[in-house]
Amino acid sequence: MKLTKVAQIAGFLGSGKTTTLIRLGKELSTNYGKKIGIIVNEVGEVDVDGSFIRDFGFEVKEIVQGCICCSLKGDLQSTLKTLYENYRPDIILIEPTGIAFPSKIKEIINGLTDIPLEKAPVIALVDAERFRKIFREMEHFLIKQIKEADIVAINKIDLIKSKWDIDLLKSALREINPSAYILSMSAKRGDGVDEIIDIILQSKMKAQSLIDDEDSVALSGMGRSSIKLSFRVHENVNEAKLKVVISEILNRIANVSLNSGSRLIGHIKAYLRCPSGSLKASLLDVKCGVDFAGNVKGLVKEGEITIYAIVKSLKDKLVERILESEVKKILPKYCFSFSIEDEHD
Ligand SMILES: Nc1nc2c(ncn2[C@@H]2O[C@H](COP(=O)(O)OP(=O)(O)OP(=O)(O)O)[C@@H](O)[C@H]2O)c(=O)[nH]1
Ligand SMILES: [Mg+2]
Repeated sequence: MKLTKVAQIAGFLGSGKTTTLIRLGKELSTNYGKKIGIIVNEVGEVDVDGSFIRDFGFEVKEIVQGCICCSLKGDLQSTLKTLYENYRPDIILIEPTGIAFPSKIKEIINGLTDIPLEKAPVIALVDAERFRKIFREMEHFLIKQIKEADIVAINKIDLIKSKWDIDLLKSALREINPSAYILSMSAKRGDGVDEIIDIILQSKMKAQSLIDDEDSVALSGMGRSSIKLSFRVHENVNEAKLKVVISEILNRIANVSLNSGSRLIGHIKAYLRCPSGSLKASLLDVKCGVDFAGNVKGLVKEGEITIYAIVKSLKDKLVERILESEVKKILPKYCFSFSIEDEHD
């Protein structure tokens, strides 16, 4: 019987999991004729990444409101089964949350005996640009994520000027996980993607894996919240104007979070959908600004925006208040009328 391959694209918040998954999915389906199924887990209530990935035509299942390595093991098992039974993919790519421990997910997948799955390698992405900063704030957490990987992929090398810096990072990672296969890549530019495809097609893995039983979400100390709203504009706006508005909202959320005592922005992201397209916006560092993917054509008069923020050392309630208050300040300034879904009192 033909086995369905499963690969986990893991890694800390903002390391480039979704970007990598879209690129791998496109290449595997176009150049290798593989049928791809995707499972995306988001610890928050909304799913920014799943909606964006679906816009590329992939079969996507979302698991939200918790982590598949902590509280939602059963959901992962049933989602894998449904995806297999209804879609029969050649390859299933899984994006866990950025604050998951991948070995537990691997254990769940490998323990599923009633569907024919091939054992699952863990590919953990490391953000070459943010590594030092994240390591300073979350050393223990990051080390665990790296130790549990079969393959460690240093992502975003397009942002690194010196090869020496990449070599230095490689040796640091090798010290943390001596038995992992380590490679460097750029999900954005495409470097190293063939190597990952090879690894997935061959199901390369380390001989032994650690299994971790800690609650990764609690251990991460990250606070998070989301907000979903529909909007209308009095005068039609184009993509450039939408980007200005979203950039201002995400930057304000980041700055207020940092001023309220957060020491690290995990990821502040937004997904905008309107009849003529969609945009995904990402902010990882206020100094680097907001990065956009996707596009919106022509003039827009209405749509929906989902915003998700996950930041270190703030309570969920405070993140929720920051999101609401910034949205309510900024949208009217640009003459957007809006209504928030399930608005809290
Ligand atoms: N320059 C550069 N940017 C990248 C690369 N890969 C991802 N990014 C950017 O990094 C940001 C985060 O990327 P995502 O793919 O959303 O990261 P993620 O790991 O899925 O994030 P979470 O799901 O929130 O944990 C986006 O702005 C991406 O465009 C890369 O290779 N180079
Ligand atoms: Mg993602």
